[in-house]
Amino acid sequence: MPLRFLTAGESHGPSLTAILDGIPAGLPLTADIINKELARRQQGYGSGGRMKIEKDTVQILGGVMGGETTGAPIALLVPNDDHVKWKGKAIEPMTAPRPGHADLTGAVKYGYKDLRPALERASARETAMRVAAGAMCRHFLAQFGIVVGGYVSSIGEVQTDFGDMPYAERFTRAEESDVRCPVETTANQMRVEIEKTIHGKNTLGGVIEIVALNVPVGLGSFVQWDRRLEAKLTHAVMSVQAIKGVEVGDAFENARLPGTEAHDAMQLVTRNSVTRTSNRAGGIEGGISNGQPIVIRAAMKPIATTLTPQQTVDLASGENAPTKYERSDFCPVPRAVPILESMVAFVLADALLEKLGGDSMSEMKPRFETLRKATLEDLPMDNFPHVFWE
Ligand code: EPS
Repeated sequence: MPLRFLTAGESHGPSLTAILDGIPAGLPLTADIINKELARRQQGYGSGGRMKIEKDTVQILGGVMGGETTGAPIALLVPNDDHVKWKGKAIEPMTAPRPGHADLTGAVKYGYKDLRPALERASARETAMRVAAGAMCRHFLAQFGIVVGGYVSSIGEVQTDFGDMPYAERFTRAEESDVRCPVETTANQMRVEIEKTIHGKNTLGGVIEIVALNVPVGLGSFVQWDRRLEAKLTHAVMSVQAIKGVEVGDAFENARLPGTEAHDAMQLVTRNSVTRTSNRAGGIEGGISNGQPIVIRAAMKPIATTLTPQQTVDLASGENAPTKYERSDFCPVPRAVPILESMVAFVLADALLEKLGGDSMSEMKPRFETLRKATLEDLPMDNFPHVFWE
């Protein structure tokens, strides 16, 4: 059975909820594990006023007994502290759709008579529950030594040169930075760009890298389009609000290179393991994890809601009109890092469950240890001709 999660709730409704179905029994789980990730999502230079209102904390309402998962669906709730300011209030009509948000498309699709119901559900507020569900997936993966981390690669025109900084160090340094950039000098430049954006009453996007370490060979499959691991990962990452582009490994750079420069040569370093001289494939070949770090790069658009009015149409008056400001972020790129990590953790947790079976941790751990590796001893060739279709 695949791992599934659903979220529900609106940005200014009473609360957000989620159900994560498919986590095996026997995983130790406390609210603190989830709250730590929710707190990460709230931190980031360039965030808006909402983050000063909310102290996102989770209530676990099902699926955990005695501090352990039972294999039953896990139900979560995060209250919206801001709700009390909206409950029972007459809110002025919202009739001028913001370019780049869900206002117009949502109203056409659902026949709304006011644009606000689109905003309420399409809002990035919903990502709090993706992080809550993802926190459990990350914790599950950690039981097998699999680590998912992330950091900001660029904000606006400011690009980071990571040099040969190891991924684990990038993760640690990113968490010490309020823009989640591991290189301090670049982080300072990013902060200046965000300050300019705030003063310019504008918004700013950027690029985020998510990396999964210690993923075993063999997750995902080429046998069907929807089982290819990179397809699942990019689908999940693209589904996050304001993400408009994703690549696995050095995909767009490789598209400009000849094949002999674009692939990861294999070599035997020790008698045993097949290693690689590079990781341009981003840890996935033929729809299957190849044991290298899985590297995903996501482009986040500068979000739609700007303090500076933009050209739109007031659907009530039928006149061209300027947009009206709805509280928002200026640069949510740093805050998107834990959100994208959560989506990657969810997909990898599902892929591991597909590989190992998923009733209980006690059954899965021994199976994990027996997984075949890219080694000569795990890949004995019979080395004679085959007549495959006789
Ligand atoms: C967000 C909550 C929202 C926005 C923002 C992020 O809260 P509010 O609408 O009450 O300010 O601040 O959402 C967006 C940027 C967006 O475009 O939807 C959150 O919890 O992360």
